[in-house]
Amino acid sequence: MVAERAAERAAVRRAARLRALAAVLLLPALAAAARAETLDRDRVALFVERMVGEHGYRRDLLEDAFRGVSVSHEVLERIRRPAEKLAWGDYRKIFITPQRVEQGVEFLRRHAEVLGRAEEVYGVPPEIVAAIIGIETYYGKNKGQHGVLAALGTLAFHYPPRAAFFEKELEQYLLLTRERGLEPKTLKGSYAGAMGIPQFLSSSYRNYAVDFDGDGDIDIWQSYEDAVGSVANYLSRHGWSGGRPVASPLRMDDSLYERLKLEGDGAELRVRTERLPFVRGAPLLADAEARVLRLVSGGRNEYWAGFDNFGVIKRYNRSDLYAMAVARLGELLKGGGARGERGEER
Ligand SMILES: [Ca+2]
Repeated sequence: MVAERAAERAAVRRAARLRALAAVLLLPALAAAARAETLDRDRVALFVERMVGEHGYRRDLLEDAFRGVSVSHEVLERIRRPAEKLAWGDYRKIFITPQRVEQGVEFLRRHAEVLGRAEEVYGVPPEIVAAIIGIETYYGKNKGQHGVLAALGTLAFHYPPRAAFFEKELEQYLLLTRERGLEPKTLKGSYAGAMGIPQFLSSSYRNYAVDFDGDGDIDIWQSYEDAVGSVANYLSRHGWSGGRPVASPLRMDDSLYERLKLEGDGAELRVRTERLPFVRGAPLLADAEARVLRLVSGGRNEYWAGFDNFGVIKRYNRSDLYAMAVARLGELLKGGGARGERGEER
């Protein structure tokens, strides 16, 4: 009897504990489910199947990783309206501000040693590495607040235009977290799943990030040295040519542009450098050919010659505006923060 009563009391206590636990664990989940839809179950199941087959994942662990991950409508909103759809004049106002220039000059000063070392090893000048980090994360200050698993899951399974691309990144992300011994839900990044000081996608991290402070770990999240080395290595591996120009302003009018365009094949306009009307003469070591860029600023057309290194920056982000912002910010940083010849801060 006594034993029975003891067992009964224990059972009652267990039930009470379970109810308390359920309240803690389930209520927030139920509340979240009411306002959020989880990732498409069939797509996730197919993906998990592939990861099990190709990479030897344990199915239950991977299913656990995806449990409760919601579609992010903010991510979908952001990818449909990227800043890169703006006119150059508006884009420039966001990314080239006096504050960003000032802090970039400080970044160059503070990280001079490692930036110099990166230039020696990879041939990429300090101001270009600094400009990329400045535009990506405000010199490491804004590394992104989106859960990477939810962002990549949303884009891979709920954004058909780029589903294949982001499914590959999701695969790379899971491999990355496994290699680093991290829970897939832990890392944060941009709405597109880019991470750390240089905002590398997972595939870029696994292919191009380097340990540049020699501590045996490739840490683009905390180590500025690894971040700087990784950006320089990325550009170098994509064909950066040391000492050559990136972009140079042209004194071109719309009618000359249209004429040149007629000679071209309709794709991007490439012209032999000696034929181009540079504002200050062709830059030293200019490539034989340049792309002619027409950018809209303040309702007027601006013309620029973009050299091969301009195309290399576009491997980081495929927008002309992005590459131009890196080039212009880099110029301003190199000049120690003095105003550019075209008055960037207008
Ligand atoms: Ca390191």
